[in-house]
Amino acid sequence: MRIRHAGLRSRVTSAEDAAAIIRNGDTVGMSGFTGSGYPKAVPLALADRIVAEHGAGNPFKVRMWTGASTGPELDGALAKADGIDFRLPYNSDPIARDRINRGEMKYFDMHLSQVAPMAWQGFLGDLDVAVVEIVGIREDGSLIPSSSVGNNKTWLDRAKKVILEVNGWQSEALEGMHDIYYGTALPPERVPIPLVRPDDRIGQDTLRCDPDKIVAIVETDKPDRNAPFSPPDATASAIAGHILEFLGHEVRMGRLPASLLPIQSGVGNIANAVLSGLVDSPFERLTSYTEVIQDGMLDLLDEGKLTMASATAFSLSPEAAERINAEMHRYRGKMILRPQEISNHPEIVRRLGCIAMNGLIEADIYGAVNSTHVMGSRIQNGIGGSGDFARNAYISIFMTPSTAKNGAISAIVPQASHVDHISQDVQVIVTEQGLADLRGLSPREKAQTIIANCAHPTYRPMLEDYYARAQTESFGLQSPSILSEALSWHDRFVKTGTMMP
Ligand code: 0RQ
Repeated sequence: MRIRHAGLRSRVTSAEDAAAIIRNGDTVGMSGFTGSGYPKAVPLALADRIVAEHGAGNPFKVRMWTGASTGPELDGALAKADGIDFRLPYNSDPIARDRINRGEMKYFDMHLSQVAPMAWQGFLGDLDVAVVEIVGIREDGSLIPSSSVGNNKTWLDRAKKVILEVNGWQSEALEGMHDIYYGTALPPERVPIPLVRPDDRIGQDTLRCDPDKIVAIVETDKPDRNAPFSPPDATASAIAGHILEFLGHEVRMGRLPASLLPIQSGVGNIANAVLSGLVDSPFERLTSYTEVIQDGMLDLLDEGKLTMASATAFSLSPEAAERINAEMHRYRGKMILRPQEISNHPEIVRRLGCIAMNGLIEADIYGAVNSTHVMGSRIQNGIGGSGDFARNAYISIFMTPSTAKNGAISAIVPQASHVDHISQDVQVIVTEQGLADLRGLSPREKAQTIIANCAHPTYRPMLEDYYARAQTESFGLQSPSILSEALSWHDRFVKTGTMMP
């Protein structure tokens, strides 16, 4: 039995009745992080209700806070119903993305580690309702977390009303593998977080929730819907190869231990390719202190290469999700899921010395990185945890194919059209062409290295030409630039569909 608290069993109701508790204009805190642990029934019922209200000519929208991206039954359904007035933080749903880029939905993109603290600081306003997926409820009323923790601890604490979804699809063997730390406090009472190794447990294995706030419980039996990964292509494999060679070099130079340092790996196929590459690497006894546990990490755990993985969520292909669900008892001793304010905490990332590896949209020749905006104005996803890790990492690596959209776009540009990571937070840039180690370089040295090692051969001569002319035309020579031309490649793409002249 999943609901072991006798008093709470009477609160079980339908998704429709639970959704009816949410009012127009409410701020709703939803569980969910990168396609796992998000509520799957109440948001769909809410979307139906919103469509009906709109059909009757009534306004109905909610303000929505999540952990990070969720699934089509949540972001997709509510965005399709035009039911989201405002949303934070990371989003990767295509329907929501379109609404944001058409100016129909407000989106506050923020560092994932800062969501919970900002909610506590009162900077984001009140939270009316929390809708949180869980695995079950213990006899004492404590909640067994699901396949992501995200901001659930904060939503349950801060919300005036709580709706729970108990998902029978999630493995019961998840019980006991989470570490929920309740020691965070606001300044001036804040104290150091006592986590010094990736596998330290510093909290409890359940979420607390005042039973009097629980207004509805909905039982579901639906899988997390994660995106499938494609097997590494030549580009992803080449990028992974450059990174593994670089890490090996750092070990030989005595700048990294042979077991490396805790690995953080971002979302997407390239990140997964790097993890796959580690399976055949000489590195042993690896650890991971990261945001999401991906397919590649399961392989590393299976091979014994990775001794443990700490994260806030699973981000697995449907096949890997089924595999881990069936064998959770085998994996759970080697994995810990924590609140995202802890998995991404700058203090811990700095202390552990994480090796951060994240994707990018574009980088400029001086090493500034754009992770979020296409052509300076259209959001792709959001900054996610990349800023939490990049600034505080032991080594901060950004990786990307050297071109996008079949070569019409160069990922290396004269000037980034939007900056998420300033050059001081970017130590290494890697494309399939090669790797630029920017540590300790001046801007002009960085430019030469990035153009020579990372740019695609089609765009390299154009960058060399721009950089050479900037030496004579620039106002100053610390970071030479031609202001009237720096964003002309983007302008050309918007007007003609390609950055090529
Ligand atoms: O678009 O899907 O329409 O083809 O961006 O690009 O090459 O598939 O790469 O999946 O690794 O995503 C930065 C978006 C890269 C991701 C980003 C288009 C490209 C494609 C995806 P299509 P790829 P990836 C911790 C880390 C921020 C959050 C983060 C991201 C789509 O890594 O969201 O780092 N990062 N979190 O065509 C126009 C360019 C482009 C471009 C790529 N220069 N111009 N379009 N694309 N480069 C984990 C979390 O925080 C959860």
